[in-house]
Amino acid sequence: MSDSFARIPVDLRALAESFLLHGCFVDGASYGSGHINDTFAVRFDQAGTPVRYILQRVNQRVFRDPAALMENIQRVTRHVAARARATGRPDPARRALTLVPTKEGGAFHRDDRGDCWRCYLFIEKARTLDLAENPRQAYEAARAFGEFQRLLVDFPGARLHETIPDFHHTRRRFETLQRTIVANPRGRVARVPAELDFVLSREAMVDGLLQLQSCGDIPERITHNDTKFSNVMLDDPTNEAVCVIDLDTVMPGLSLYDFGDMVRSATNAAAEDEGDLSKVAMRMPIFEGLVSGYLASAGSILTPAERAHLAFSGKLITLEIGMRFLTDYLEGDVYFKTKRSDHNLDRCRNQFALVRSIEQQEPAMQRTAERIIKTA
Ligand code: ADP
Ligand code: GN1
Ligand code: MG
Repeated sequence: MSDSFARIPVDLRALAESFLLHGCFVDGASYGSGHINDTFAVRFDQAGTPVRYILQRVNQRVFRDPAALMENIQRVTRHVAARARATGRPDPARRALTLVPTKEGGAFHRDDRGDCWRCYLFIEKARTLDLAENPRQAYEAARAFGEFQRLLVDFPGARLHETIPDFHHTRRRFETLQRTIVANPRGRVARVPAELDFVLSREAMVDGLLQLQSCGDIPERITHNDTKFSNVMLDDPTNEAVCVIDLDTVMPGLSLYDFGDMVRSATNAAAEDEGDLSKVAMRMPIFEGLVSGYLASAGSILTPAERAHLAFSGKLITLEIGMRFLTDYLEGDVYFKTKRSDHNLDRCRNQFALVRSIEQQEPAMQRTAERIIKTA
């Protein structure tokens, strides 16, 4: 692996031994394009039938309490799977991630280096995409993330653990950036005057959703919190969104964090790390697809204030993620995986270009959202 956190090679065969898997191990390889965990696909032969599984090493620099995180995932996946079965959805086994237990019956395995591993059934005949290709895909992704929120409205039992405290607290993210600028740990601050200007001049925006929450207009819900387009699996033959994945950050949050991150990740005409900023643009037809899909599934649970801030949430979350890339660049690339020097800076510039594009189109986005809300 060429990413910045590549470590000593993993013995996937030995690791797979820890889980309740049947058949013979064939091979395994690094898989996917996530920025956080280390993901591998392993193949087994089960009496002549090839079967794949996902093995994932949880990033413990990011997730400090893997046991709490895995408890969340166990509870949430069981709930979503039970709902898929109860509502008679076709193909229920592919509608939710399924954890494979360890041979001792645990939800995860700790290896002798202290790394935490989990195993999922591989969702076959479906794919994730980094870039949305058409409004139909956007509709499907948003419908799936909206359905996920709706299914968790009556989630029973104790409040979920906050796997990353203040994950989308945009004010705290802004303050962290300010502290990093002052500390300047890698001496990189002088290289980014334009980016600092960009974000510091938009400070007024960062409290937008927090204020609506504190005055009670938008409620705390159970949200996914990492609704990027590549975190939903699209069925190969039909393009239908079959399953929401990457559940590490499912915890109490705001619905608009989720919608905002869909806008950020799906409407961009360019990849998140595209360096040619002339290619970056918010694509209105994709935004329309997102609003329609989200309202189709979550419309019934949303408050008027949540409906009224769909376009704003896209701008805010894009600024927030841009800020996080910038902070990580200034800190020396310690959080997100990077594949080249200045990768985080490229991502930051890209996200800020997308904020600009959203700002230019925000009135039109707002009108579009209102039109769809009226007819939904
Ligand atoms: P990260 O937190 O690093 O983003 P993800 O959980 O999103 O990790 O997984 C990375 C990629 O692995 C996904 O984008 C997807 O392509 C693939 N993946 C994850 N879980 C499954 C699964 N159960 N079945 C098939 N592919 C999966
Ligand atoms: C990370 O795990 P992944 O790659 O789906 C990050 C998100 C960012 C995203 C930017 C736990 O998502 O918050 O929006 O990168 N996940 C975490 O691409 O920090
Ligand atoms: Mg992911």
